[in-house]
Amino acid sequence: MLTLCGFAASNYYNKVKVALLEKAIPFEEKLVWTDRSPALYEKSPLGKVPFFEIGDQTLCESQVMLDYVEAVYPQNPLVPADPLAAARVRELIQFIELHLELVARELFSEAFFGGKVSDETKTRVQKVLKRHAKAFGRFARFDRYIAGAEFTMADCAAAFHLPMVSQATKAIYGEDILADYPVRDYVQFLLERPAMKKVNDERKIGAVAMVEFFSKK
Ligand SMILES: N[C@@H](CCC(=O)N[C@@H](CS)C(=O)NCC(=O)O)C(=O)O
Repeated sequence: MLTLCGFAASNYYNKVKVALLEKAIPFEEKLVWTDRSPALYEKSPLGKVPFFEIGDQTLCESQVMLDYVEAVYPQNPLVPADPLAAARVRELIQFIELHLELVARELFSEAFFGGKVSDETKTRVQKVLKRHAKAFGRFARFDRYIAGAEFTMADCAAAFHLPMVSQATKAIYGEDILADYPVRDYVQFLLERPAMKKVNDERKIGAVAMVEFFSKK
C-alpha cells in the first residue's frame, strides 16, 4: 500500500493525490507538515512534501512519484502510449514546474502568507515570468485538456500549479501573468471530474488547517 505524506494545501501534494484518485489506486494519506523536524529530514532530505512511504522506503519529488505510480500501476494511464506524446506531457509539466511555479514561488510568502518580498526580487521575478509566460504558449494546448484532447498527468499538475501562479502575480503586480490563457475556464472544466473536485474541496479545508498550524509555530 502506498502512503502519500504531506498536507492538503500543497499544490505538489494535490498533483500526486489527484493522479492516484484518477487511476483508482488504493492509498493512504498521512498528514506531514514541513516543520523542519529531524523526523521530516529523515524521510525527505530537503524537508519538502509530498513523499511516498512504500514499506520501509520513502520516495520524494512529485514527478518521480507519478512516474513510479505509472510504471507500477499501468491502469487508467495518465500519459499517452506513444513515447513522444508521453514525453510532451512530461515536457509540459516540467515547464510549468520549473519555469512558472518555481519562479512565482519566490512571491508566495508575501502573496499568501503575510510575509514581505523585496522590490528587487519582485522586479527580477516579473521579468522572468513575463518571458516564461510567453513561452508557455508554445507548450500548453488548452484543447479541452492542457496537453491536448486527453486527460493526462499534466492536468493533475496544471490544475493546482497554474492558479497559484495567477493568484500570486495578481496579488503582487496587480496583473495575472497568465491572463492570456484560459486558466480559469480550464480549471472550472477540470473540477467537473469527481477526483479533481474531491481534492480541491479537501485543499480548501487543508488551507485553513495550514494557517492554523503555521500560526502556532
Ligand atoms: N520539486 C518538489 C517541490 C515540492 C515542494 O516545493 N513542496 C512544498 C509544499 S507545496 C514544500 O514542501 N515546501 C517546504 C519547503 O520548501 O521547505 C516536488 O515536485 O515534489
